[in-house]
Amino acid sequence: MSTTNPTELVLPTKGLTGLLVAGSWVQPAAGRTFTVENPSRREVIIELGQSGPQDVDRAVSAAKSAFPAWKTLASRTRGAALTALAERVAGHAEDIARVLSAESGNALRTQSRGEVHGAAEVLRYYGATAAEQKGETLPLGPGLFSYSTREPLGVVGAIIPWNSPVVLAAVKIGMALATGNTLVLKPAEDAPLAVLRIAELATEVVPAGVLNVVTGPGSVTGAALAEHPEVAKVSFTGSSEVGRSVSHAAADRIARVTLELGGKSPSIVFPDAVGEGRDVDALVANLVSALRFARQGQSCTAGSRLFLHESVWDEVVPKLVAAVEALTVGDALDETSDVGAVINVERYEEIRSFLAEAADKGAVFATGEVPPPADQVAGLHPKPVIITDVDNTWRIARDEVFGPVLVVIPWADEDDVVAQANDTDYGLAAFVFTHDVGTALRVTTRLDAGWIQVNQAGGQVPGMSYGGVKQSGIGSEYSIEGALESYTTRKSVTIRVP
Ligand code: TXE
Repeated sequence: MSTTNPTELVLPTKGLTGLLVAGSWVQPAAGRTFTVENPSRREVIIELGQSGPQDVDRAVSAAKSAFPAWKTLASRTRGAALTALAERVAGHAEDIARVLSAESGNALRTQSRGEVHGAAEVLRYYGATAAEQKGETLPLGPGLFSYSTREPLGVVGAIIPWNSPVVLAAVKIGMALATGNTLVLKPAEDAPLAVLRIAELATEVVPAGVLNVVTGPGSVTGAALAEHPEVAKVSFTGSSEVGRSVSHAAADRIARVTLELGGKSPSIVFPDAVGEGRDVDALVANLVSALRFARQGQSCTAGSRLFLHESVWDEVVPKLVAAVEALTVGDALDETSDVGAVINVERYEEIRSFLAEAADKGAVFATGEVPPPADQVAGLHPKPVIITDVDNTWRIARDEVFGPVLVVIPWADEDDVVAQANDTDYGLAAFVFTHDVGTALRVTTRLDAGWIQVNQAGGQVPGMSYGGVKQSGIGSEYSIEGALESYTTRKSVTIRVP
């Protein structure tokens, strides 16, 4: 184990290995390791043990053993444990945020601090709502009575990505534990450390075995978890491609899945959002927020296709370019950085290839450029890019770039822009900017998306169900209703009253 910057980071302690089973860090069986790197500095932060199938099996067994006792606790007692975890996360927020910025490349000031506080909010929410696990009663005629309860499923396997790992870990922990399930959590190999710190804090408040963690590459550790016969449900957030394979593995044993996959979300600006009496600076700030530039555009809800009405093009584009050019791109731990680094060389090169292909096709770069190859840069910091003169059929306008790249497409006719916005396999989020309530109601009804924001571009809020349609996913997260629907099953009991 070696750290390059020990003074800056408070890493998980107590003999960290990356494999948490029944409340203790244990050594993975095969002795293989992997490294976690800081993409801003391109330095190794730490070497962790890689969990293989045998280790996943151990973690699942621990979760299975802990299940009967956890399931039978009063739901409010489970809620109290989540509330206690929330307070510990909030109490260590700065340390967790620094680790998160170092490993994910997300800027500390604009992204990671807010994410850790968001994670504490999510855990508080599930702590407060855990007691809502109510059933139903049904009178069935004279002498016959029926009631149903919400039963947890058993061991949940949760696989999360690296783009906002802390809040996603909180969502999976909150949903699974509030509803009485036990959990084996697999963070992404690129950004596991902040999640491991939260898991370590959880050992102080939840019984051993209720939350276990395995770490390692998706094709090894993630696949072993998704395929494990004792895992009753898999909750996955990540790419559509892996979501499909996780879904197939679960289908083979009729296990349940929740999938939160990619997106190519549209932002549509109507003419009445601009002009006399309108705050165009606020509109532009929302468009920058929609693309999630603070996370280098690496967000499943990123409003990465901007449909701008042609009548407001000349007023909005220069302001948008100026706002994006004013962003400071740099080391994720530097307080002056608005935008940090993309996660790894593979993703950086993928972003480069999208941009190079668009440049070859004649796209106009209103700001930014094709970044230099990864072997020529000290940190993985592609500059934010705005591209105009793009056709909605181009790859850059159709595929999830997952980088700081916004394409702007003019429109003139509402039917046409709605058709273009819906002309994608994805359906996660959408953003509509209009001051006309009729337009807002009409267009939000017509858009295929799980979450539509009008005149704002905020993040998910605990309590509001969030999930995609079409190939963006199955199930909803962030609400207790979503947890009850997808992390419990109904048991009905029918009683003949003598
Ligand atoms: O995701 P992966 P990647 C999209 C985005 C991004 C692309 C690739 O477009 O550019 O996916 O990112 C684990 N069985 N999103 O490659 O591979 C992996 O270890 C089981 C959108 O990083 O899907 C990690 O823990 N698990 C998305 C998690 O899956 C496997 C967020 C996500 O990794 C596995 C991230 C396997 N065979 C990427 N292979 C969103 N919805 O926000 C990998 N994993």
